[in-house]
Amino acid sequence: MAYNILILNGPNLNMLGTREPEIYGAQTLDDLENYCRESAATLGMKCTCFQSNLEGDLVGKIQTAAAEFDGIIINAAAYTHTSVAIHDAFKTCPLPFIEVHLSNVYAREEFRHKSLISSLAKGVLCGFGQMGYSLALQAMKEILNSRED
Ligand code: CA2
Repeated sequence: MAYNILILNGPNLNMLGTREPEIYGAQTLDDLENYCRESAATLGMKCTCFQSNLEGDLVGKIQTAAAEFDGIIINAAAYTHTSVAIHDAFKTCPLPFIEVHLSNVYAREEFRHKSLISSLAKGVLCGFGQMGYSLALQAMKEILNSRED
């Protein structure tokens, strides 16, 4: 059975393509989600994309993901740097997850250098634009293939 991956995008990523293309690229959220679905299909996987500006929506998806998905790829956007709730949700989530950022957060303001979820993630990708999502899908496939169960 093909792995089924949940891709979560956090607050303001619905604004992709409208502002700050020098930081986040010119693609819209629709473009990014199509790119993820194509990348997943190329790898023989399935993915479902979800974006929300609300912390509780993201927490809810993380809480219920294990019933339907094999892994999670998340760009928690600004909640990366602030959300104890998302950290706590991942702490009780049995699925492997990978943290992704479009921009290189370490080349930006200091408040973006701290992530409250990195310590729980299998790995973190930042600075590769939309390619980071494709790289995360490749890494997730390897992680799931090497599981022992
Ligand atoms: O680089 C990333 O992917 C971020 O997760 C994006 C977040 C930022 O708070 C993180 O520090 C790094 C912000 C997403 C906002 O996206 C916009 C896109 C276009 C126009 C306005 C906002």
